[in-house]
Amino acid sequence: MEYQSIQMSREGAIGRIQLYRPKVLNALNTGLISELVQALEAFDRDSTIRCILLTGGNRVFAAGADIGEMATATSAELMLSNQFADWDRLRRIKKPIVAAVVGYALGGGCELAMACDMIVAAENARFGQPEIDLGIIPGAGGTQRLTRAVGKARAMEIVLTGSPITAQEALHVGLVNRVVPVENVELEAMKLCQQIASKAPAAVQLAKESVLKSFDTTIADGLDYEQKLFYLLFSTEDQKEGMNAFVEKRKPHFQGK
Ligand code: CO8
Repeated sequence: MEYQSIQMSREGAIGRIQLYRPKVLNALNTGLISELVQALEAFDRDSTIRCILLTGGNRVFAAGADIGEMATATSAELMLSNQFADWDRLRRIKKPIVAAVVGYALGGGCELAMACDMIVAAENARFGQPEIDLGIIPGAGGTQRLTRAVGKARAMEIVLTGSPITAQEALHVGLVNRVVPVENVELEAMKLCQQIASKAPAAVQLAKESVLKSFDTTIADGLDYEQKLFYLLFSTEDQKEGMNAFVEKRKPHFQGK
């Protein structure tokens, strides 16, 4: 499939997607989001892919939703075009997604990074929700995922002032996993992907599902859910392989079965 606004490639078991609208700092128009979701779903269906890396390249992650596209929209047009349907598909991706963020991750760009499972940030990364300066609020999870990630006080400040935070602050408040020099971001994100890709795929997917479940359930229901997924993994060959390898003092060789 030919894409206009993203680039898709693979390195072994890692699927790589790069946002690619360099002239507008990877502004997320509906075409880009639609292509991104199609690419993610293709990797999700591909049994040889075990982890996905999402990058904006070595200058910027994404400066938000495409303001030009939204500027003259009416409430009815936005509602009836149901543009968040693609964003909803994004959160159904089962394989882990690691975002490699260089430069700005603003508005929808920050929301996209937060919709990923982990974030490796460059020292120059800036995370922010500047929608308030446009007379709107975040619409793709900024008030929800950010608050869960960094707590009410910080989220309120970021959303109400529109001021971005630095990569170091993002690390301090738990929004990102690690901060590395710009030139190492993709390498470090790739290493993280490779580490995950070496694990048993079913365990990885259910681990992701179970962690995400904790965001929208009570602790009691979440614990029940986790137990069911735990039982389920004992029907996989990879569970036998993992435990046999431990007993036999060798490295496990997971086959995704
Ligand atoms: N949309 C459209 N074009 C953009 C965007 C954007 N979000 N950001 C930058 N561009 C364009 C600029 O217009 C400019 O184009 P041109 O060269 O034709 O003038 C080009 O990219 C380069 O940008 P700048 O010259 O402004 O670059 P600077 O380095 O001076 O500044 C900034 C970089 C600070 C990132 C600045 O571009 C900026 O403030 N951008 C807008 C950031 C913003 O407000 N983002 C939030 C958008 S709203 C949003 O994301 C809502 C999400 C809702 C969910 C999604 C629903 C689909």
